[in-house]
Amino acid sequence: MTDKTPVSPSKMKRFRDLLTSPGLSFLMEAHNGMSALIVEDAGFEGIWASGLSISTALGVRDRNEASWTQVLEVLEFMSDVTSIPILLDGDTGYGDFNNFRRLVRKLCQRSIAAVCIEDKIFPKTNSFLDGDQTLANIDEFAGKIKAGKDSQTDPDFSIVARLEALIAGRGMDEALRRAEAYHAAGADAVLIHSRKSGAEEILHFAKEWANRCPVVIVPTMYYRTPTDRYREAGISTVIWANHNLRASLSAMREVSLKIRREESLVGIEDHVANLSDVFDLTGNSELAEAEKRYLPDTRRRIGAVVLAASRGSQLADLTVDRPKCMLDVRGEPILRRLVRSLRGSGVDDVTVVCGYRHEAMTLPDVRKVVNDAYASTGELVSLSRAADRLVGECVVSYGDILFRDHVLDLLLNTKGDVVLVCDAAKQGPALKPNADLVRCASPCTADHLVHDQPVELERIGGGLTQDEAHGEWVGLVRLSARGSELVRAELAAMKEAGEMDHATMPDLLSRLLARGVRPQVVYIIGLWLDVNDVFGLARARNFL
Ligand code: SPV
Ligand code: MG
Repeated sequence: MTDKTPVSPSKMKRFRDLLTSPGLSFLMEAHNGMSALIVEDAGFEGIWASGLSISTALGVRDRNEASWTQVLEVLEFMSDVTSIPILLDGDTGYGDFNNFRRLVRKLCQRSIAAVCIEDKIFPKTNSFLDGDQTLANIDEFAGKIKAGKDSQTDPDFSIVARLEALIAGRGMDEALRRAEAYHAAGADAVLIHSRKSGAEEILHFAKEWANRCPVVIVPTMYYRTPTDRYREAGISTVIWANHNLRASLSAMREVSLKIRREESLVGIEDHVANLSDVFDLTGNSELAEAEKRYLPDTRRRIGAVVLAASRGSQLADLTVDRPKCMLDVRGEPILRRLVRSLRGSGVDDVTVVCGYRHEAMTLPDVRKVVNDAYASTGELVSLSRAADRLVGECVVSYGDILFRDHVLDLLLNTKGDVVLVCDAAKQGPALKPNADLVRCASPCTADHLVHDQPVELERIGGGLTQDEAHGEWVGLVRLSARGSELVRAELAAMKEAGEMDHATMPDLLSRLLARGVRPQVVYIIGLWLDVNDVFGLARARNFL
């Protein structure tokens, strides 16, 4: 719910102006927050909080079966979501003068602009029912009005005195006599009620009353009378008293019966408000805006930069029209699988650095950056093309690798500014000579694997012999926000020193080591592969 900010002038003042303005004003019935919103959206200048409608919407009779505090609660919903004034149908005032003055104070506290009370006996009977329409004692009712006026805490709050003399069959003179008494007691307006199908008696009243105070009418029964007749008669305000309730009743009944009959929604879908209408009505977009302003964003945001610029020279025939990362493995490109793994682990902001045949990289929802010097430069030039994406927590990955999903989860859950995944399946001479060899503080043990215990990286890349190596870097590294900063700074330094063009990721990591950064290594055994040649491609097909 979006509470309406207080308006100026106040709702009370606006209602008072509406009563006293020379033109004809209209109040439309509402009975809950939703109908109040609809009434305001329709352009009405005020709301009639109908006792009949509120009771019926609560499933009870218009006989004071709903307590006044229950009515007040409904009113609060109506008032909170609207900026136009509300005239409450206060029945007979829910008791004597004392109950009424307490009601008036509560209404003022809740910015309800006005209340209408009718001169009958508690519990009231609806004016269109053939029940007891006994009128209240005239002096007692005048005293009730006076008590209300003396209790209002806002000077512009209005009390409308509703005359039931015509309903009770007591005639025009009685209506006029009472109007006079209530006006004298302080009523700001009188409501002359009638159950006739023609407007003659209320027009007669208006003529006799001669606007000693504003006149309000409820043309529920004499609805055929042209509205201009009321203008001509100098009526202040017309209340359309119960038509939103009646509209909803017939619409809901029809929909319920149809769905019950057809056991399907097909026949009604186009005839009911769509859900975006529902969400709009209560201002969900405002909530989304407010969340941006007030809710700390605690979601972990992890970006990724995928280095995928190279052709894959050992796959010459297969990479005539596409880079290696777009090679098909069981119906989809390697890169799409890689991006899906990243997304699956919550890494949703993915940047791919392309080079060779970059136009063939057509994956949706990834940011594409092109290293057009891919043929004559190394992978760090590609990385530096996406340096502005190295902010916050970030994964850097080669574009030609596939790995089991939990490898990435392991990487993301390991603390450290720079964390590498290294495969310890093969050690020493068994390692491929072209692999990115690593040496760590200790070789992989069962402890490392069972407890996901990282070790420190000591060396990586070219200078290592196969005998010295503890494993192979798989081409996946996670940077913390600080790690990203360190990498950006190192890239800038390398560029400055003219040492970037042919440099590799292991070169970058070696430089970080030399600067005293302590990268962490999580060991895995297998669980991944890279695609460098047709054998790699065949392994990839079997890997899935
Ligand atoms: C109401 O809407 O509850 C009224 C008006 O009091 S009427 O039902 O027409 O009397
Ligand atoms: Mg009523």
